[in-house]
Amino acid sequence: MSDGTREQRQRAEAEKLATEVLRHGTNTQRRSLFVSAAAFGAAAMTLPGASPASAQTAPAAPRRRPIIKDDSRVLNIGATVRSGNYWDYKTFMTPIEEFYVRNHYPTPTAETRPVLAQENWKLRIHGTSVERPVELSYNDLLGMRSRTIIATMECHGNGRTLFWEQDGLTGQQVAGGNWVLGAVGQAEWQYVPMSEIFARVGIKPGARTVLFWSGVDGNDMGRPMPYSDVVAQQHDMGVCFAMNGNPLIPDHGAPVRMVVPGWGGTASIKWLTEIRVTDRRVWCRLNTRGEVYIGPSYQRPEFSQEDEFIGVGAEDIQGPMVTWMPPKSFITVPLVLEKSPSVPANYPLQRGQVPRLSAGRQELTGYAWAPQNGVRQVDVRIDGGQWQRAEIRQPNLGKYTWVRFSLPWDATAGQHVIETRTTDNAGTVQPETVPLNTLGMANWAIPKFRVEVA
Ligand SMILES: Nc1nc2c(c(=O)[nH]1)N[C@H]1C(S)=C(S)[C@@H](COP(=O)(O)O)O[C@H]1N2
Ligand SMILES: [Mo]
Repeated sequence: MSDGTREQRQRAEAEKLATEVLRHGTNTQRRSLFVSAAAFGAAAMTLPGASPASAQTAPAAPRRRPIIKDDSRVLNIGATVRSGNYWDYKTFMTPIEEFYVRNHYPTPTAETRPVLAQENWKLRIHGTSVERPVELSYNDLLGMRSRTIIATMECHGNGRTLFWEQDGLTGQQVAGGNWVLGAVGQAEWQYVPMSEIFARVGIKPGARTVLFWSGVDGNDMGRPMPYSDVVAQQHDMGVCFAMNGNPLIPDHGAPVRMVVPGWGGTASIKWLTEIRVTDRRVWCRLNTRGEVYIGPSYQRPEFSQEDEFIGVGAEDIQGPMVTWMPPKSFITVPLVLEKSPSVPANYPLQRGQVPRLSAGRQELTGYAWAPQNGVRQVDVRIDGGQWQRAEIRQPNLGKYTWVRFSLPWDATAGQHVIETRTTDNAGTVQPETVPLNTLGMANWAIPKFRVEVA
């Protein structure tokens, strides 16, 4: 690993202070302290002894932050996006504080958007294919039968970095944020399955599209899913109100979001307000030019005059939308960034800097996931040698969960390249390279980790 950089020390410092803040007081006090700490930014973290009273009398008009989550345990890659510190991941479940946040707009809260207060929130379920339209309140939703599922969530743009770092590709052809590899995490999601929703409202024959809509953070925020795909996953996906056993926090869609396990994160619309089921096909930003594969190897989907267009025209249809996320893997070492257009401010490595490991026997550890079919095996290769089968650690809870793996390594001094490769239960193997797509969606090529052993 990189030796104690300034950022890491600062992070450790901030974390210690935050823990101290959290240790004071009862649950409610803890909550108010946490909220005020978040609202006032890092400065509030330097007041570990502050009483709840003094927290409440602190300056009245805090600067609004586009992301509420504290930056001490995530990678700040842009105003409304935070990536995970994947090189530090240790746990099977990703703590909320470490979970990536991908927002197209600043996080809306009940304060800024009163429709998001639990007592005001409403979910409208309607459309030409719905027999009995309803409007559900938060309490109505909590009264319905729910399930929990442990599943990864990953942004389509995760791994975009690999296009920039891949030899022979001109990085300028790919646009988007530099997540490196951390726009993935695993949580337990509690949700009312779509099967329950469908049973409640009744679906007429001929339904083609289910449109999941927010419209709260931005007026183009929603995404259609083919009805047949929703039915195929109707027990596993649904209307989600809790993450890791707690009510959702604003950054993750409070009070209610969609969760579509295994599909790229965009399908899991946050701050959900509307589900519309229709017998037409629907086009909006996120399935035309927003989160789609655009490039010479991809075909523009066909459309017809009967389709519905929301805020876009037929000319906006540029490529197929991303659905299932492909098999992927990484070891818990920061990837060296040489050609990427940007390096996140609090990344543990400077541009071109190589992480250091100490020589001798050790375990290489990592994560692998393949949500469409589940992970069958993970292989690791050092300096282009033989692929070696890594040990998959328990728990392994099925196709939607990632697995942690490890491989013993007797590291010798010098520079090395470590590669990881997942094979899924359908026999699909991570490829050496993937064809270019200009938004850098779903790069699942074998990552190459350079390390320096001393
Ligand atoms: N309303 C709304 N829903 C949204 C988004 C958004 O910006 N607005 N971002 C999407 C994207 S691109 C991803 S990857 C996931 C990220 O979920 P998370 O921030 O809880 O990790 O939310 C999705 N749902
Ligand atoms: Mo995303």
